[in-house]
Amino acid sequence: MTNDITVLNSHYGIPGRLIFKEGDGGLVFAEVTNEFSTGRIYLQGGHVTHFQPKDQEPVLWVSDASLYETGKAIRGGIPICWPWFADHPNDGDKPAHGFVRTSLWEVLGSGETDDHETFIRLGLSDNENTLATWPHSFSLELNVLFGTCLSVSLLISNNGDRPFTFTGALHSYFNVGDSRRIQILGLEGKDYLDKVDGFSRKKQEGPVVMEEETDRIYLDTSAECVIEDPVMHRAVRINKKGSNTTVVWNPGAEKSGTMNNMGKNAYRNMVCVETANAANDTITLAPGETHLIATTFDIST
Ligand code: TA6
Repeated sequence: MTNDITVLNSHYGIPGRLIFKEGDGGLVFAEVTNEFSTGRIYLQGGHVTHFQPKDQEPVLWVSDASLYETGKAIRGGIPICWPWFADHPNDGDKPAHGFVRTSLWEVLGSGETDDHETFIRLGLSDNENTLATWPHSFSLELNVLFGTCLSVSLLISNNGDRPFTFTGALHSYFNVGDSRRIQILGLEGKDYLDKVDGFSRKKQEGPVVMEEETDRIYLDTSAECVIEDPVMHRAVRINKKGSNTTVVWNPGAEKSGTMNNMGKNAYRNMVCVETANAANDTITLAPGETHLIATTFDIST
């Protein structure tokens, strides 16, 4: 595995299309530019932080106060939470949302489709560090396609000789004009666990709107969600596969102000609508089995 941008550019760079650069904190990222959009993905975490279709505002939100440091998660974009979502089920000392969002991923490939979209493939497998935290042999393959839409897919494989069970999420942060004026469609009538009310189970009536801190795990949800944004005059359509849970999160004013890598008023310009396997949607893979979780973001005006 290399983190050397000269080596990465000679093996996987695509002149004028995909260039590896070193950013703040020495973190390496690939910058993508094509006729449809621009994008960025960090090797730490396999973390997409930018996707902007031509003539649009960025689709993803990243905090201006985010840290860019080895071993620290970036605040925004699409952190990959795995092999557990949120807190570890029985060990509070283990990192929230698992360890892959702060692990260094390897570039496996890059290229252009026949339609001139740009893709990059990253991988992560068990190693000494991961085995110390989670004693299973696995591999992850992340495929990200930058075109008019952004497509992200994560293939999870059990390479060991016994089953393992996991939860996780493509924890996407969206850039919105005003979180207090958006509506999220697609979750109407669904049951959810309300984390800000002791995980009590409730039913969603109508579209989701946010007036205060919102942290909900929507159960049995596999259909499209749409963020309707009257301020940006656009809708973000979120489709997914391999996920039966949708998490909606906005920290609200008070919490936003106490999170040092978020920003006091950040909650007004972001919302997380996450493609997840969480709560009753845990996944068990027998040796040799795989699970694919994927999402696509598309803008309509
Ligand atoms: O997905 C929602 C959530 O689990 C929230 O409970 C919230 O705290 C958030 O993720 C961010 O977690 P983080 O570990 O990145 O601070």
